[in-house]
Amino acid sequence: MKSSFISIMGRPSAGKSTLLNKICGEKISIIAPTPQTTRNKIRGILSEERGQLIFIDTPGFHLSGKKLNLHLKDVSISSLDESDLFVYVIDTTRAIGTEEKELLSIFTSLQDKTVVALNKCDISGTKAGSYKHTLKEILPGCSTVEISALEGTGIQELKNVLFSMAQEGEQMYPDDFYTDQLPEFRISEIIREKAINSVKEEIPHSIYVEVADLEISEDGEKGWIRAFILVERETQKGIIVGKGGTGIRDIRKAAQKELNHIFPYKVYLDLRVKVNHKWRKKDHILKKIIF
Ligand SMILES: Nc1nc2c(ncn2[C@@H]2O[C@H](COP(=O)(O)OP(=O)(O)OP(=O)(O)O)[C@@H](O)[C@H]2O)c(=O)[nH]1
Ligand SMILES: [Mg+2]
Repeated sequence: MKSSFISIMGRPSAGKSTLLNKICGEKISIIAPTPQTTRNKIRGILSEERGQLIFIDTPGFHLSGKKLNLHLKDVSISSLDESDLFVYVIDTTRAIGTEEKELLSIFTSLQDKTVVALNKCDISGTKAGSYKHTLKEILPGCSTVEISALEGTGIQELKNVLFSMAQEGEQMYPDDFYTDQLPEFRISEIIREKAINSVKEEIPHSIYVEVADLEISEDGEKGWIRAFILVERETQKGIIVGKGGTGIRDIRKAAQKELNHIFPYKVYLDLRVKVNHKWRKKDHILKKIIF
C-alpha cells in the first residue's frame, strides 16, 4: 500500500484549494477569487485500492511584511518539513514575478519529491509554454502535468504520477474519511467562504469567523449553531449586513444550505456580524485563527 503526505503549494489564487477538492472529490477547502483565502493547513484524504494520499492545502505563498501575511507565510513554509511529496501549483495565466521565482528556488532542492501542476489550462492564451521552458531550465528533475483544477483535466494523470512517487506505508485514516477538520473549524470556514464571496476589495481580508456555540440534540437530528462574522470596521459591518439585512441573510442561507449537506443533523444557523477593531494587528487573534 502507498501512503504519503503531499503538500499543495503555490502563489495566492493559483488554484490550490480547487485542486485539493477536485483530487479528493469532496468540498474540503474553501475557494474564492480573492487571494489569501486559505489560512490554515487543510487536510484532504484520497483513498484508493493502491493506497492513501494525504494532501495538505496551504495558504498562498505571498511576500508581504503585514502581520497576517507573515503568519500565513509561516504556515505555508512549515508544510515543507511535514510532507513526503509536493504539488507545486502554478497559475499559468500570470507572469512569473518575484514570488514565483522564490518558489522555483525553494523547489530546486526538492525536485525528486515535487510535481509541478501547470494550472488553469482551460483558459486560452496562458503562459504555459513559457513556464515549461523555465521549468526545463530551473526544475529539470520535476514531473510536470498540465491541469485544469476547475474542470478536472489532467487530474487523473497527476494522481497517477503522485501514486508512483509515493512511498509504501500503512493506511493512516479509514477509507471513508476525507478530511480531519473539526466541526467548529469546518463551520467557520464555510461561513467565511460565503462572506468573502459576497464582498470585494479589502473586505475579504478583514473577515474572520467565530463559532460561539454548537449544540446537537440528544437524538442527533438537530444542530444549533451560533456564529459571528468579525470585521475590522463599522463600515464593513454595514456592507456585510447589507440593506435591510439582505446581505447577512444571503450569507446565512448559503452557509446553512452547505452545512446541511455536510452534517448528518438539520442545521439551524444563527449568524451575526461584529466588529473587532484592527484584529489583523492583534497577535492573540492571529494565533487563535491561524495555526
Ligand atoms: N479558469 C480556472 N479557474 C481556476 C482554476 N483553478 C482555480 N481557479 C479559480 O481561481 C480562483 C482561486 O482559486 P483557489 O482554489 O481559491 O486558489 P488558492 O490557490 O487556493 O488561493 P489561496 O487560498 O488564496 O492561496 C477561484 O476563483 C477559482 O475558481 C482552473 O483550473 N481554471
Ligand atoms: Mg486556497
